[in-house]
Amino acid sequence: MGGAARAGAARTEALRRLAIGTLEANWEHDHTVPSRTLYPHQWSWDSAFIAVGLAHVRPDRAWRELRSLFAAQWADGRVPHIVFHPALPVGSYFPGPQFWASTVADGAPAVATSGIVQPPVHAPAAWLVHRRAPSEASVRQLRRLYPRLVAQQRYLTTRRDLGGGGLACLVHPWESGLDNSPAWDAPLAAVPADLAVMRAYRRHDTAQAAVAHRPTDLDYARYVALVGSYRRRAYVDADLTDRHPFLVECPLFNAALGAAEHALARIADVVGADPGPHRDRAARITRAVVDRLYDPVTGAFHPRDLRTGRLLPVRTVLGLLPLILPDLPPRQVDAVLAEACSPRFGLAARMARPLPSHDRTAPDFEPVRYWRGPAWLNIAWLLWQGLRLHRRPDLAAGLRESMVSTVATGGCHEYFHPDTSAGLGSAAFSGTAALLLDALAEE
Ligand code: 2M8
Repeated sequence: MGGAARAGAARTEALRRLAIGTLEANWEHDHTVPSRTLYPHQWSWDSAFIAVGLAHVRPDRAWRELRSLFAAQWADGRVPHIVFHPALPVGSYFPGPQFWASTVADGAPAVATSGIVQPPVHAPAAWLVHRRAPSEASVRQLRRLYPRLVAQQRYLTTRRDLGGGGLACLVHPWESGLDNSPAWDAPLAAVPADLAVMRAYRRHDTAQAAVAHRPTDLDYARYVALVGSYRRRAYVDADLTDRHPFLVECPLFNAALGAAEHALARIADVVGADPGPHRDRAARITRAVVDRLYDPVTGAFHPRDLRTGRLLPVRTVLGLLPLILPDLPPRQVDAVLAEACSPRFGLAARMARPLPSHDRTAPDFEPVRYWRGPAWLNIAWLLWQGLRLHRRPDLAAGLRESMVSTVATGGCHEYFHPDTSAGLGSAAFSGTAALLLDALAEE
C-alpha cells in the first residue's frame, strides 16, 4: 500500500469510528435521537436515514428504528414527524407534546406525537436495509412493515392530495424537512402571525445553538400559528384547502413519494404481494411531478403554492431532488443535472465546496443559517442516490468524495458552512453519521 492509500484507509477508519460512536451515543432503547441536545425525541425522516446507516453495523437496530417509528403511525396512515419520548421532562424540546396535543385527536396512537409528516423516505430505506444483508429475518421485517408503508402512501396520496393533481400537499414547512428554506418565504409571508406570541413560549433550539444559525422568531411565530390552525381542526385534512393558510406541493417530498412506490414494488415482490399497483402509482406520481412542478421556461423544478396556484420562482436544492425518481424522463434528468452543475449548486466530478441547500448566487443565500445555504449530508446523499440511478458515476463519485471530506473537515455535525465545511448546529448528529457510513461503504 502506498502512502496516499494508507492515509486514505486511515481517514476512512477514523470516520467510520466517529460515525459508529455517534450513533451508539444517540441510541435510546428503541430508536436513535437525531441529537441529544437539539432533538431529543424520534424524528421520522431522520429515522429512515439512520436505518440506512445502521444497516452497515447493527441491522437489528436498523429494523428496530423503523419498527418503533411505525408503531406510532396514526389510524389514517400518517407517520408523525416526531414521536415524543414520554420520559423526557417538559421543556426538553419546543414545541413539545403539550403543544401538539395529539392524543386527543381521532386515530392518534397512545404515545404523544406531532400531527404532521415528513418526506416519505422510509420504503426505500427499508429496502436498502434488507438489500444490505438479505435473510429470512429481513424478509420477516419487510413483511411486518409492508402494510404500514402502504398505509403511509395511501394517506399521502389520498387525504393529502389537496390540489387534486395526484401529489401530496404540505401544510407546514416542517413537513418538507427543510424548515426555513427560502422556498417557503413567500407562502409563509401570507400566514398571519404575531411576533408577540413568542413571548408566551420558550424556544429550546436557541438555548442550544447560535441564534444566527437557526430560523428567526418570526419564522417560529408562523410555525406555531400553522400548528395551531391544523390542531384546531384536530389534524383532519378535509376542507383544509379553504381554511389553512399554508398549502404547497414540494418537489423533494413528492419525488420521495414516487420513489417510495418504486421501493414498494420491490418489497411487494419479496413479500409475495402484487407489485403492479405500486408500479402504476409510481408512474402516475412521476408524471404529476413533471406536469405540476417542472417549469419548461426556467428548466427547473419548483414548489407549487396551492393558495396562488403558481410555481414559486425561487431555486433551492429541493428542485434537484426529482432525480431520485428512476423514471424521470431524460429531458428533466438533463435539466436537473444542468441546474445542479451550474454555479448555483456547483456539482462536479471534483467539488471545490460542498453542495449548498440554496442557490449560492441568490441574494438571500445565508451561509450559516440552517436550510438557507449550509450543506447537509442527507440532501447530498439523496442526490447521490439519484446520480447513481441515472448512471452518472463521475458526478456521483465527486459528490460522494465531497460528503466524506466535508465530515472529515467539519466533524459529525448537523450541517456545514458551504464554503469552509466548518461544522454547524449539533456536533453529534445521527443523520450525518448514518449517511456517512453508507457513503464510506462504497469505497
Ligand atoms: C429540523 O426540524 C425540527 C422540526 O421538525 C426543528 O428545527 O426543531 C429539520 O432539520 C428536520 O429536517 C429534521 O428532521 C429535524 C431533526 O433532525 O430537525
